[in-house]
Amino acid sequence: MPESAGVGPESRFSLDLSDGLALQPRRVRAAWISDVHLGTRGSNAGALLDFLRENEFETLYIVGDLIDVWQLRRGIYWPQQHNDVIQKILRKSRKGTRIVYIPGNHDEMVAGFHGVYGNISIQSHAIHRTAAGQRILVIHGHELDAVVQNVKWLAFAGDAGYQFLLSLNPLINFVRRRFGLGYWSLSAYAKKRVKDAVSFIGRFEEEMVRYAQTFCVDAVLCGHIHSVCVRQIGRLTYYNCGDWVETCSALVEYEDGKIDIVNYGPLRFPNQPLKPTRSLEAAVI
Ligand SMILES: [Mn+2]
Repeated sequence: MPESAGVGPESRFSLDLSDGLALQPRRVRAAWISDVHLGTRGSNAGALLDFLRENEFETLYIVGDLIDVWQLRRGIYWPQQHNDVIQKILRKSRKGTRIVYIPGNHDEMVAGFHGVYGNISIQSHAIHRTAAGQRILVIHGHELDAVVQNVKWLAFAGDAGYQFLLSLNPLINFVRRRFGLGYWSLSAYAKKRVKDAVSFIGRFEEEMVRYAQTFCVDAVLCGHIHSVCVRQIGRLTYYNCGDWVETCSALVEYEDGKIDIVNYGPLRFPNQPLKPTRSLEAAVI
């Protein structure tokens, strides 16, 4: 059955698998998702459910902020789809997917439960080795909030102002659709417009790489700043698996060790401001 995503489900391309065309899910070696922010209206749980249905993982890394407890403290918002995400993840673990849950700052209380629970492991960070032999430090990223000074922007990103901007998105895009224009993300635009935010992202990426160097790894993979990215910074590759609030993006590793960005969001539209799904040669070193 087609699901009803919170934000403009009719604006997304999706495969209808309900008419007997049982497509095999794509099998990938590993996948990374972060910043789903379940419990907020901005969470695109429907898009994430598509991703979870269309892919099978040997290992699924949940790189923090799966549930937004900060927001839930202000008021409970928990539609069925948010349950479906949890159930889908638990079902995958029962069927053999190894789940590695690395708590972030919005779900920091989960960090009180570090340990192994069947196929699910809760830990502060992980070292992943790709099929190509690349060693990747996997970490949420809030560990650097104290180092990267521009915490004002971060507070904003996790706070009411950001939620407000996100809430305007469906309205703006309704009007744009009426005029035959593609999807446009107000909050992504605002983030990109603010010079501080841009320099913040750059500094965050560089500090993250510096932090990772102490782990003797080839790469670092994080979330936290809602800015999907793969780029080489000096000797290390910097990966950010994005979020499921705006970009609806994840990273996947194929059997050959190659790592790709995948997009499941409305930004798949033609005039998308972000880079489309593509192969990333930099990932294989
Ligand atoms: Mn975070």
